[in-house]
Amino acid sequence: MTAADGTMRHDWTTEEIVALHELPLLELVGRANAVHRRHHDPNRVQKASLLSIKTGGCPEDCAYCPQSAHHREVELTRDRLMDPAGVIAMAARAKAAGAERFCMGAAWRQVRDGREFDAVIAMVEGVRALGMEACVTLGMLKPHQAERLAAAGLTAYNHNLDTSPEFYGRIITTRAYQDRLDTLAIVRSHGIDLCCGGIIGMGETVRDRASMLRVLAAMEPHPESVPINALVPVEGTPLAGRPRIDPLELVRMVATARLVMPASMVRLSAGRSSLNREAQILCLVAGANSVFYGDKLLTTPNAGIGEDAELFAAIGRPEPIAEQASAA
Ligand code: SAM
Ligand code: DTB
Ligand code: SF4
Repeated sequence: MTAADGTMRHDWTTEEIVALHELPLLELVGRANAVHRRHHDPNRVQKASLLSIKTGGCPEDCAYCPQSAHHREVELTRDRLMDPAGVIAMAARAKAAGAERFCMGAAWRQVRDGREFDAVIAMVEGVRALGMEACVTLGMLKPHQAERLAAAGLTAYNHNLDTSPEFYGRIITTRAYQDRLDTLAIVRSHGIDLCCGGIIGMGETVRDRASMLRVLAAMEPHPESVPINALVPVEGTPLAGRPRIDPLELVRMVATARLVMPASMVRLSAGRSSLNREAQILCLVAGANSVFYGDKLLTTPNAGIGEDAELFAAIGRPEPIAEQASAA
């Protein structure tokens, strides 16, 4: 079976996914848009806001990451874990600016029980009490910790595969691909949604990109949320010299992700600041239905609020359309 018609499949082969990715661009975007419209409201783009609740000094050696303690040349101010009240106040501000989801990231290898994890639990409860979706990314996780996060009302846990199993060892040596898969299984088994995707532009091949999508699409159910990041090359990291990817590669990756995971939220994540408005809109047509909103990602600049206002003004808001429909 090779059809990418929007039916749910978990048995995609890497070859099939490469073939989709290499379709003529207009055919690929057209097919992805058709699948997108079958499963989602094409006018709705979810705004998620990101906050680094604990910055830098991470013991892992992820080659792309400015927060790794291995990359001593990076200019970054380390920060201890923020206090819950400050985080919840920022979530409230993000909500007032239009964000529906609040994502909190900590530069940890893994969660450790104790005062700091208690504080994260309080943050999750506080964000949920605002009526927002709450997502955290805290590194590896044990079952009893996932249980506490679920009880606090956590919507989703972000833990990325980052790349293909074949390319992974070139990017990270301090933990294995299997460690990631184990954490993802623990999150799932506690009823927390999975937010799991990766990065393009690190020197991987199209086959690596397809191979990562194959691993994601093999999950049953598919991850509810799939962030697609374009590498933000940061001075002082081993990948600092990598050129920014051609925006059309991001369009192809988004479209292919949409075709193999029809119902998932596909999030146009890091790297958006190097895309012009039209390239971003092409990604939204190709099946992306969420963006990170706000001036900053975790440690690097995001597309600015001003530029995003222009983007959202250009695509129009879904609310007036719904009002018109109900008034008719
Ligand atoms: N320490 C936790 C972990 O790795 O699971 C959470 C934080 S980590 C910064 C979250 C994700 O951000 C990474 O998995 C990676 O996909 C993405 N990321 C980090 N640095 C990036 C960069 N320079 N460009 C693009 N994506 C990046
Ligand atoms: C994800 O896939 N992308 C976000 C979120 N999950 C946590 C993080 C992007 C980080 C980009 C580099 C930085 O700002 O430090
Ligand atoms: Fe640490 Fe996460 Fe950065 Fe890797 S990606 S160095 S685990 S903060």
